[in-house]
Amino acid sequence: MADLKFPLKKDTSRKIIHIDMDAFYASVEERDNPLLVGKPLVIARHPHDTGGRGVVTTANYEARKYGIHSAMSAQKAYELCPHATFVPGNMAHYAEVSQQIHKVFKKYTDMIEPVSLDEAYLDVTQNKIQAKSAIRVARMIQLDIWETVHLTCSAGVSYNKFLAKLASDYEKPKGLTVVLPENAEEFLKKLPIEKFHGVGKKTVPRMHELGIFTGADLYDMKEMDLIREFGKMGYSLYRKVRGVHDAPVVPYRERKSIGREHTFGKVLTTEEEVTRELRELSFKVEKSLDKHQMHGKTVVLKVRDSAYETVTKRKTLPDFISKQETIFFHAQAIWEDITLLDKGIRLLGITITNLEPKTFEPIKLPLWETDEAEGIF
Ligand code: TTP
Ligand code: MG
Repeated sequence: MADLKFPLKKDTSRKIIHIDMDAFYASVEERDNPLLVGKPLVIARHPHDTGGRGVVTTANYEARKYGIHSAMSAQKAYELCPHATFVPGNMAHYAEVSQQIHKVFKKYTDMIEPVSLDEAYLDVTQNKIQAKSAIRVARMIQLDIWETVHLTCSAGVSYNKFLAKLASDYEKPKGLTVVLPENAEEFLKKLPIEKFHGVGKKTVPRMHELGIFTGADLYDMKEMDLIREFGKMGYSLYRKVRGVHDAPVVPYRERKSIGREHTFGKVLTTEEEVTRELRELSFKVEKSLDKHQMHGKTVVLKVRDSAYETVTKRKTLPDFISKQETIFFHAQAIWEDITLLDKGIRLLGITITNLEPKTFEPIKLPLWETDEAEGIF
């Protein structure tokens, strides 16, 4: 019988680049300290200093030869390679380097969707250098990043995000892989099923039970069977393996504020309750600021009572703040200026605005600069 599969529409009009930095945190450490280069390096606190706790955030390629990888316990990494160097990560520093990389991206397009500090999608269908070839743009970005921050990355170029990401992963490090529309199905059929985005650790064994080990096996499945077995993900995989994935690149918007609010089922009627909730909110705001590596100068308190009267008051400080205690201190001070407790408090919110990214600290001089300084003094 003829293959009666429903024909899918494939949008091949876009040009998408996925950039992924090579062994990102480890490469930054090597760049800043040339003594680390060429030897196994693990980004984690040494298990001797933590009583064996802690996990590996990443490892350089030398360390990976010993089987060390992200998310492994630092203890296990130590057992695999006792002579590896362990360096605790410096997130604020990596965030700063990431920003420098984003400045490079911005020279080519504003359609940038960051995935993590070291990974982003770029839609270069239209680009600022009027290049027709996305491959050329990708190569220029790789060179530009190298010249700007002295780090290497891998690039994937294709007509959708799904393929571009697979392509950047295809030949690491320093790779540039292109998947053209006419090669997409062939490329996808060869891939092990584990490589398909969304197929996580739990799904792999279920795929294997169904005899799906590669893209080709996935391709042979009926759409209805995939949907029955895997729901929404099955629907999406049926399309992805045919090179169909229309998710747009969603550009990052700079955050203007970070905050938390809470509506109370039972209104707050005492100062103690309000203070407790302000402490709790301050804690959450600190966590959120930390996650985004931001700090800010303005504290905004929002208060609503049970009669739905809402008051928003702000206080701008001379210094940047990000710690729970400081946030709480100022929020509490604002609260003391507001007299709204009579009817009971229905909602409290704390927001920090006037945000800026934290710069890294302490500033570590690269070794060669230190040597030079010694020569001078
Ligand atoms: P990845 O891009 O997955 O890894 P990588 O850049 O170190 O190496 P590769 O050359 O294979 O791309 O992740 C980017 C950074 O994110 C990585 O340097 C450390 C961090 N990370 C974690 O903290 N935990 C994790 O489980 C993973 C996978 C990454
Ligand atoms: Mg990476």
